[in-house]
Amino acid sequence: MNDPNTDRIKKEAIRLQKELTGHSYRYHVLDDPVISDVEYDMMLKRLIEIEEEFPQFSTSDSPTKRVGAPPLSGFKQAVHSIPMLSLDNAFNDQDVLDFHKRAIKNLNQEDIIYTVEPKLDGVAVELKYENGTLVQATTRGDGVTGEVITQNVRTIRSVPLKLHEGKMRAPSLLEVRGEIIIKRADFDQLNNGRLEQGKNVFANPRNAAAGSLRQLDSKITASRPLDIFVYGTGLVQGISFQSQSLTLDTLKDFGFPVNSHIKSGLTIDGILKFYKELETLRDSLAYEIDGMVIKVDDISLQQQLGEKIKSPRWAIAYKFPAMQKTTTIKDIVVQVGRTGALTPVAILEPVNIGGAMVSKATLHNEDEIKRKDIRMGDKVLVVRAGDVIPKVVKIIESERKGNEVPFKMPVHCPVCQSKIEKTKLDKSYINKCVNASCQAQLKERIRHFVSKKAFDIDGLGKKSVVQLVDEGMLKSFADIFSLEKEKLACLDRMAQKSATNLVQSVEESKKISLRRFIYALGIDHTGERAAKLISEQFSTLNDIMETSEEVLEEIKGIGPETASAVCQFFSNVENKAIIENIILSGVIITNDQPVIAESQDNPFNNKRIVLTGTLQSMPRTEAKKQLERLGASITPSISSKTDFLIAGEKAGSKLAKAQKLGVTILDETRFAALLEKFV
Ligand code: D41
Repeated sequence: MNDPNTDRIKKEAIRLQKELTGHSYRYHVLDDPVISDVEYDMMLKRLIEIEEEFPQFSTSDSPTKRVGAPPLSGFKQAVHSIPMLSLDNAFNDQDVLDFHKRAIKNLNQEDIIYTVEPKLDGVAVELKYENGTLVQATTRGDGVTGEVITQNVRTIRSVPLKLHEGKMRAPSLLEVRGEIIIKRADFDQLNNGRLEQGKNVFANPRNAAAGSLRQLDSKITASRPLDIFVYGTGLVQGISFQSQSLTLDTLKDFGFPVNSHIKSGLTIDGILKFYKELETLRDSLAYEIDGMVIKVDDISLQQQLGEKIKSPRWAIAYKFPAMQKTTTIKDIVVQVGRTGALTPVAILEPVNIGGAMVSKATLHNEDEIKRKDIRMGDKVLVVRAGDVIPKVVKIIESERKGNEVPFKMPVHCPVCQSKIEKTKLDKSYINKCVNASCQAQLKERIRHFVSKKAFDIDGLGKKSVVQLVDEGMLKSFADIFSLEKEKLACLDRMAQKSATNLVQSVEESKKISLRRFIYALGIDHTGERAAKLISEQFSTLNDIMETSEEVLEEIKGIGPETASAVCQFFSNVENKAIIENIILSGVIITNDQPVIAESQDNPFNNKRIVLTGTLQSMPRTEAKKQLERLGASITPSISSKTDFLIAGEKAGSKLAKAQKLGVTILDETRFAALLEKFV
């Protein structure tokens, strides 16, 4: 049995398990990997080989267990050692003040200190660790009994299979509670993939997370981008906690992801202020939150306050306004976009969603309406997220009466009556009005042309554009630059003053940068970013007009669709004439961004660079800007893929890591010397 060869393999297995666990934690929890994905995969492959040949070395907390286990026939139930309570809701400041007053009264104490956490919109779970090892994971269920989903939870990379014992020994028992979520970007990617495979999409990240955890085959769960944040404990033995904030610190030390926007030490005033801050942050977070959870920090005070049947008296959820509401579709109309694409739009019974009145929602295209079986008269669920156009998620089937009217795509353009053509775009079809002089398209193209990120002409809003096109005063882009004050002032709703202002801002817009100009043209697949990337590689508009698809495709960040669309646009005779007329009407295109990235002695082009420490000669943001101008990408953490570390004064752990990995290190003097040639 004590074969030296087997011993050696056992040691290798243990080493690989340990190292892979560490790298996985760095990647998924700390967001700071130190090895490349390829290196990780190679180590994992080796460990899988070993464990297949020597199953006795395959421990329950081995990183190989993340890939899933044989399917189950059903989920077992488990009773929670301590019931998982729910939270009372507050909907306004007064509700929170009332909660605070009750706590003051019950505790007979004025100053209460709170910890406040973003309320993640996910699936609540409990993870049980015995002597540091994950032995069971359960859903919250009804709070008393949940379903055992251990195999599924083991596949979640940010869940430690073993507690980290760096700062503290693992207690004999630790039940940890948290919320399993899917980040917005991962959710979009997941749904796009499903759409391509003809599967139905998830309505929101929470449904996707719940659906992924409900799989009997944990291999499916392993393929889903699940994440976790933990917020508390259940039953614990061999350790005790004094406060919510110290609990969270300890959980972090044990290797759990704890949300970075949690704030401790707040008074009641601080809470109300933080609510507003969190509300403004809400749309920019990587994951969805639906409010914040306010908790009395001191655990002995929590115990004094105690709990009601279903919820504690020491915590409350202060909800944000819902971003989803149901309403009725009054009508479905068709809008003609800048490129002629027809977009069906639902006209809704107006409804307040998260503080904004919504009366329209996009239905994307005909396929989407068919897939979701959306009809006029349907009761529907509408979401509004950030500043994007609201969209219809699904119909409420139970509200169907039978008199709803299916939508038919018109065969003629609703504006110019030309025939509609179906064209393939990616994997679906779009309906297009191919009449280039369609008034609806012209209006949209002009609106884009004068918008903030393009020519930025004040006083030429949607209504004015429509009016000027309808009056025949704008037939093409060039007409904008010969608008006359006297003629404008004769129009309805246009006062002398507004006419003067408009002419003034048209005049000011005539000097424009190459990138804004390219963007303004509204070429397919050419947004702000593509316009910037292209204009950085050429000195003049003419150079771009004469270039080839191959040259464009070589630009980092420019894909084949954009390259082809740009070339097609500029080879079109009518477009050439349009551009000539714009220039003739006095527009001056500037490009003060000389081509330097490609220059021979630029050592930074296409390099991955990390900045650390304090630079004396310039702020870090400036260094970043300069490097990006030279074609470098700045990354937050060092890996074996990093080309340079630029180390200022007081460089810390990143410097050490770079040395270990053999990454080239530039001190400030050398960096400044290299940079000098290009300023
Ligand atoms: O982020 C959350 N969703 C969250 C949920 C949180 N940060 N803290 C929570 N705290 C509790 C108590 C105070 C009862 C321990 C919770 C929840 N409960 C909770 N999640 C689901 C039901 C209740």
